[in-house]
Amino acid sequence: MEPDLVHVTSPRIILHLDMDSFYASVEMRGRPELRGKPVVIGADPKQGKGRGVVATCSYEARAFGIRSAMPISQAFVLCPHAVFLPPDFPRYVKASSDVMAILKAPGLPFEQVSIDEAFLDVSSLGTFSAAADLAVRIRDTIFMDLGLTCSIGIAPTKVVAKIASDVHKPNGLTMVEPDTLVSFLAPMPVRKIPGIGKKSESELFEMGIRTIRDLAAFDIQALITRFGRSAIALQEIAAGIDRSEVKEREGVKSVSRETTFEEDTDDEQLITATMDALSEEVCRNLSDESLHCRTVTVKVRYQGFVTRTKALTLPHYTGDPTAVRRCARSLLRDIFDGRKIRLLGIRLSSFDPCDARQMTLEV
Ligand code: TTP
Ligand code: CA
Repeated sequence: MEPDLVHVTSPRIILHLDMDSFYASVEMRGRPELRGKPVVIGADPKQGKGRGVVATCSYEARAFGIRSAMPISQAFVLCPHAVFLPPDFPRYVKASSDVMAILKAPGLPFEQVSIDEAFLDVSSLGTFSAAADLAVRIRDTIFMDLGLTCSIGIAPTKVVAKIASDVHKPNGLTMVEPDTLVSFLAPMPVRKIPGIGKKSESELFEMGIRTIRDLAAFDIQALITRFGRSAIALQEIAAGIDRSEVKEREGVKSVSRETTFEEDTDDEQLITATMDALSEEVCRNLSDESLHCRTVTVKVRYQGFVTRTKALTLPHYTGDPTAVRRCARSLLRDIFDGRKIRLLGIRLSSFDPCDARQMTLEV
């Protein structure tokens, strides 16, 4: 029994789909020689001397402790015999739009939230069992047509559907019906709640809050004192209450590229040339997607991981690489203070309403 949690039943049925080891799976399909092997997608490991990070890796590579965003040099130490592959973004974007087309086919409210995940509001199907049938059909179609696996969560709210899709990865289907919602959430670590990162997790730990049950039962005033008004929504989520809707936004929020230098550098010529190359690449992504943007953001990470960003919003939408390059150079001049740079990045956003999908591309 969970006496301290509020029981909420909702007529809504939300489905969340997340592709399994997405970039790695796209690389591995049609290449039987890679099947069953640890495959790592990311920067070149250069025998352990490489810089940059892991984008993702196959589940076989995860068994060695390799994870997304880990330095590629560390991944190489953990599993030197893994197959290391550079990212091929156009392939992932194409695979993503193939997956999303399958999800959109039933004509239900649809919201893409990243390159490999989306929500469907399947409430109109009426029952959880009908929703599960649809989930199985979607999963089978994605596998048969695209050779990729995914994991699906079905629940009365978006947050719980998202948590559920992660529970039985890979190739999992997890259904949380209203009467099991609270007992499903209660024993989970607070970190499972989307948006609770390392920092909030450790702050909650300090207050003695480890599980979602602890969070749901905690004195709300004390939570507000520590986290501000957002604590109210947080505690509601812990109690299974989440009114957020599946928003039918078609569209990309941003397109970005970033790169880590082989060695930290203050060589202005190299820095400018690199920013030009990133601008060009990101404009290519923009044109592949037939998009036009208004906002250009430049990111500089200095030695020691101090990161600065600066954005400029243009008066008109543009897809013109020269305009983007000029804008990026000018932003770079504004934030470059002569210190050695570790990483440079560019992001294009504020798209014309003809957007297609969100992409965050990183190397
Ligand atoms: P995720 O869905 O976080 O991861 P995944 O699909 O690789 O694996 P999982 O089975 O656990 O869902 O991210 C989707 C893709 O986004 C991933 O394949 C590669 C890319 N990505 C990065 O490039 N860098 C990152 O730090 C993360 C987390 C993802
Ligand atoms: Ca995924």
